[in-house]
Amino acid sequence: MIQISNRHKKLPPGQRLIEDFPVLHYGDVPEVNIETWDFTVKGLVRNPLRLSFDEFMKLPSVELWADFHCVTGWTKFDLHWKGVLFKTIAELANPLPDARYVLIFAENNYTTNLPLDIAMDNDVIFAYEYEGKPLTPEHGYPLRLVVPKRYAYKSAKWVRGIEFLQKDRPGFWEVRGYSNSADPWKEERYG
Ligand SMILES: Nc1nc2c(c(=O)[nH]1)N[C@H]1C(S)=C(S)[C@@H](COP(=O)(O)O)O[C@H]1N2
Ligand SMILES: [Mo]
Repeated sequence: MIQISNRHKKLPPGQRLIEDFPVLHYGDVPEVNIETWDFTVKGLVRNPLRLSFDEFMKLPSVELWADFHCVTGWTKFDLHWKGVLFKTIAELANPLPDARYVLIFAENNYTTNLPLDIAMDNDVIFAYEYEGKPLTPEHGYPLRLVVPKRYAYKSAKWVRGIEFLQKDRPGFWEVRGYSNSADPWKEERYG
């Protein structure tokens, strides 16, 4: 098992430390049927994918420890996740040379976007466990993205797939005034 640590235990500018794990999202917690659930990889790839949850769980997994920063001002230190590196899925899908951005899509039309080189970092994972247990519905069951180096609106819950793109396509909060780059250390809160 590969273990990845990205726990700085430092507060980015303007953040306050909290101990509990708040639940924050737009809309309702989706009901998920794990039998029909799938994970789709499309767009500028040589090998588009459609994985069942069983198939997803068979991919090589990693454990990640990382801090979590919400743009509204709270930070939680040292969350422990288990899942699959974004990079592992990208390698299976084999992006075309033109692919420079990705759009992550989730239930209820939630989306978020990242430059491909950021998504390929060794700490970006699709997580299915938190603190040794399957994700709870409100924290993203069955699968969520975790992007430790960005404000948490990039860490989409209830993810269903990835689209590889040539041009950047801003996601749900990014088109609603939040920063496209979302680096907490540079306090990039608003676009
Ligand atoms: N699908 C979806 N994912 C989402 C959101 C959302 O509204 N919908 N909100 C984001 C925001 S702003 C934050 S702070 C984190 C919160 O994750 P948590 O509820 O597990 O603490 O989820 C992110 N992922
Ligand atoms: Mo957030």
